[in-house]
Amino acid sequence: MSNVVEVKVPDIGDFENVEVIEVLISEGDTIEAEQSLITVESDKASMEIPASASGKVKSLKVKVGDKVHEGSVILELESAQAQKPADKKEAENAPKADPDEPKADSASDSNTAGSGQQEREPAPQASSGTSRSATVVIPDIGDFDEVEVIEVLVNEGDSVEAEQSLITVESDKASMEIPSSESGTVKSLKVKVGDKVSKGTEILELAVTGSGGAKSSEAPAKASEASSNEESKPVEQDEKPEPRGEASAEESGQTRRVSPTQAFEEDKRPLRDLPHASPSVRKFARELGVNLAQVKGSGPKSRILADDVRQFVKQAVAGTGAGTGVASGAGGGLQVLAWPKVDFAKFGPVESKPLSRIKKLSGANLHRNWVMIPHVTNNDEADITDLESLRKELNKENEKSGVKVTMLAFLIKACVAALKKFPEFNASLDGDNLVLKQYYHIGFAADTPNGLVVPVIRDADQKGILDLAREMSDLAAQARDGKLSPAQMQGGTFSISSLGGIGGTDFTPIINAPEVAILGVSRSSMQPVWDGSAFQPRLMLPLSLSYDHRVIDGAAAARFNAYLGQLLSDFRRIAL
Ligand code: CAO
Repeated sequence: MSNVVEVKVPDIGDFENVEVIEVLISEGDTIEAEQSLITVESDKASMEIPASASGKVKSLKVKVGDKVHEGSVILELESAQAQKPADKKEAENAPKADPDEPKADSASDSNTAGSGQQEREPAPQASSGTSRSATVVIPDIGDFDEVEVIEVLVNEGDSVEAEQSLITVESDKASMEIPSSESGTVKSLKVKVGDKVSKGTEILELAVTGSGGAKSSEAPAKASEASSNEESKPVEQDEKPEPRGEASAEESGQTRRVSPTQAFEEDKRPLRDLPHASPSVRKFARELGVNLAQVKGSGPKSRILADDVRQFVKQAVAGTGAGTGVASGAGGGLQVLAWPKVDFAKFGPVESKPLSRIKKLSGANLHRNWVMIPHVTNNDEADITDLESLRKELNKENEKSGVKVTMLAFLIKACVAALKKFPEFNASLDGDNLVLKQYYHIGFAADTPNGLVVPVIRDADQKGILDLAREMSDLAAQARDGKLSPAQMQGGTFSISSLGGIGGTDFTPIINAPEVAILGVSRSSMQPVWDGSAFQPRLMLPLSLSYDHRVIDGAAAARFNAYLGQLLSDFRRIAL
């Protein structure tokens, strides 16, 4: 016999009007009892609501973005078994709804997420009004028994603000942060990652200082009372650290979880950019050793979905994605020391100047490319004596046109010819495939007052030297004036970085991902070159070709660079 039953949001601790952030099933799906149906989230906690029974989803009654509360109908289920009334069954089966699961209200409702959620020991020195100790304990989070500490967000000696998250606890279906009841300095930590905690477990000892101390000590221990306390006003959404994010690494056979805050401090990312994911996705990521901080979320509000984690792992395995986020116990993951913190002012006067927006953006890209692409640089020289004469001649002839031909225009033309001969240099890695492009869009690095940008000359194969010179000079001027549009910096297939106008004998240009090679050009100089019978003065141009060794073999790179040199030495070859 087939029954249709309504599956409703169970008692999740007066979790009022909380947002549905994921719907994990579709109409027509066959589901098992206990299978998660939706994820709901407040500002401090997220949890999954499981099915009360198995059956087939007849109709879905909620969608992402809906606000739900106890009793909201999630779906209609065609159940093969005779059912108890849905509500009762849910109440019996739903791990979130029963008293063993967190009452999300205690840490989720921003109106009550404040200091009143922690019970405090009476302050022994409260009468002084200046300094006292308080033990911050796990508040009543709905008889959330023996739940694991997955993150400790503060250290001994840290100053913490009231409302600042101290630890994150997580069951298999829910996670939440426990905020501090008041501000002060962490005297001693009583928990560590991996500990099991319950209501009343001591988190830390706080040295509460300042005039607020005495007042705080009088604050009621119960959430309900605290909500009326002035100091437990809801914290503005964007002031709060987002509750998500973690990195993990295997260490001596044990999983070591790294606080997302620490991870991001190293990253210099603001707390509001911490990754956002539901408990099951976080668990999934942890099982795979994926650092969620490096996964791009495709869900609403950039939430990281299970598919994003899968895609990330696929790319990492294929070697094309942000693979450094996958921890590997055998030393395969990138584990480096924290950035040294030095008080430079101790050694002399200093001035602190924020990086420009371009520097921050290009820095992040350069860093990723340097870390993720196995770079090798092949250095060679081209005899450009004749080409330089031709360039000067052309510039004399074109003096009136106002277009100045620089060596870079010839280099672009020569590179296109070399790319046609060696197509794997005009390509990108896509998983196990090499995408060979049949167009030639050449980027060139331009130095601007705000930092490095790489405008792109499209279809360079279809343009003559004068056109290239004109376009390059236009783009370089726009770059210097900060007027390049994003479209003018996209779609490049190969890049050139010329420092020839400045100096140097060679350098290692960083590949501009997802391209697979870049040519660095240094300053040409007159050199004695042996012609078989005598030394001749020749103008030699240093060429530094960095290539992605996953795609390009050393021999191919040497051939490319040598061929480029031949073309520049005898530009007539371009026509061949
Ligand atoms: N050897 C010797 N002289 C060179 C030369 C070379 N390889 N390349 C250019 N020059 C000369 C030019 O002929 C010009 O001299 P004249 O004024 O006497 O004619 C002078 O140097 C200045 O050239 P330029 O730099 O203005 O022109 P360009 O076409 O060579 O470069 C541009 C244009 C936009 C690429 C350049 O201005 C620039 O920004 N370069 C810096 C790129 C950079 O920062 N790269 C590093 C990135 S990190 O990998």
